[in-house]
Amino acid sequence: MTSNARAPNALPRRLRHFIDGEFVDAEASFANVSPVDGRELSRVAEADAVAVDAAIQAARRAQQGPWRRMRAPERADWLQRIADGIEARFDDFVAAEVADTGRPIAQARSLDVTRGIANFRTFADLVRTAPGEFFETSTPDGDMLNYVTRKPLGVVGVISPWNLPLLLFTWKVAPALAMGNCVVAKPSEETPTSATLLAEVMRDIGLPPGVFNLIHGHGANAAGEWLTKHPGVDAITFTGESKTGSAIMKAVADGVKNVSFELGGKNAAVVFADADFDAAVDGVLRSSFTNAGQVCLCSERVYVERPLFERFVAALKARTEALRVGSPYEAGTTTGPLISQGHRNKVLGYFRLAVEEGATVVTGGGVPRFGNACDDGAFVEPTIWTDLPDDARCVTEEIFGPVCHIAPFDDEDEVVRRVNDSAYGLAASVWTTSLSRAHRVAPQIETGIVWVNAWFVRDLRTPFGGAKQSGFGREGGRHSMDFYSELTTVCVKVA
Ligand code: NAD
Ligand code: 6OD
Repeated sequence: MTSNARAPNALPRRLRHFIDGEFVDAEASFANVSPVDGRELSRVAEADAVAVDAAIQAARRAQQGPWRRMRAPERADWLQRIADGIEARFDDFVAAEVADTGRPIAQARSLDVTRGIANFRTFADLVRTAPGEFFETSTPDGDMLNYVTRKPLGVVGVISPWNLPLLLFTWKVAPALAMGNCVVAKPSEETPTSATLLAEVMRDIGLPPGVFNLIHGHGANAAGEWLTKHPGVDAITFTGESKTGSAIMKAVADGVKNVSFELGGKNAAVVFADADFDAAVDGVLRSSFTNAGQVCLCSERVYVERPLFERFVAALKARTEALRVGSPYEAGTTTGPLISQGHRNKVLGYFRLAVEEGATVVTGGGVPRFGNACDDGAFVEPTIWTDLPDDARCVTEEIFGPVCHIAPFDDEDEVVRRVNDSAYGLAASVWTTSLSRAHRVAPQIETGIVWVNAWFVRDLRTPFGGAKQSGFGREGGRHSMDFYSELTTVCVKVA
């Protein structure tokens, strides 16, 4: 594999907090390191407890001001201005996502930044057009008109991961603002740049100070944890690992705060013998290896009906070996690095474990060599295993890398049982040309979303979230509106 590492120079070299409408530096800082070649991209302010408190106090003050009382159409206008602001700096946001994560430029353009914009536009439209709830009741006490009002929760703490930085950050910031909340947001320490550019957009469009605040820093015993425990925060919305979700749940318990959790997964793809073979191979290639397997929706378990099994494994192997792993700055790259050396060590640990657990390594399983600066990056080879038992750790635990295990199955009930035999319940995809099978199987799968002959297609108005250890609650469309607002029923005697 060949690759030339080259990173842009135009991005900010110092990333600061954004508190009360101003960029604020800190004494302590940490390095933002490129996963492509290990070089330092920037230094990032590390929030101490004083900075976290200042951001929360700024949000509380703003929450008492006009933002809270602003009518939905006016807030929707602000969201559209934010979307316009991202659009005006589209290439800067693409450069930020590519630099921080090493993902292919085409992906950053078509998915990450495009979805960042869409998140603001979607929730602007939703709050502008949201229907109300009205009920007329006749009672012995008279005639009543009941209606429901929505109020903001107050100050919402947003904590997001590194795998789709802008997409997942804006997926929570946009509805929180749309419902009239003020926000204190902490992006992942691994990917701080696009959130900083978003703060620049907020400043440049003149968003009222304190409505959106950004703090940088780490999670446990640092900015993330202090945000969750602060009494000035009314709700926490979090995307990340299940074990972090569990820690946050304990941290918010004393304050009885609202939480919304989008957590890990061990997602399955099921290929029935009646599937469109080429579409299924193409779909599983994407669902297993997009973003180097670092999408919470990626399929790490693939079940193929036995008559197709050998042919499917051979076809997926050929397509996987044709992926071009390397620097995003080189034309033709399809697959970038993992996010960090630390994460690569975890994934390589699973590569070793799979062999110990008895896997046949169909392809991959190692580290590519480039003969250039990418050798200091966090790359691994896209990997396929077969022959592991269902209870192997590599088949049950989330790995979050470019890897899948393929197993044969013999009938529909059996595969549904095996898919559901998981601690997780985020997503699944089913490949079949049978309409009745699709409708029979999909509702039986214990996940928040099931795709049929598709993967990662999202209408932002639909509920999104996970079952079991994959999450708590749903966001998307009116489900986000429900999470980010408090409902009050008003009952008026009219006669
Ligand atoms: P992570 O849980 O390590 O970190 C996520 C965020 O939480 C970071 O900002 C981190 O600083 C912060 N954090 C860590 N410990 C904390 C604590 N004790 N208190 C408060 N904040 C804390 O997750 P990650 O490694 O950044 O992301 C990968 C994980 O996210 C994978 O498990 C993946 O499946 C999951 N994920 C889930 C979804 C979903 O929609 N269900 C989407 C994307 C990623
Ligand atoms: O599509 C979304 O809104 C969403 N939250 C996707 C999550 C992807 C996980 O990596």
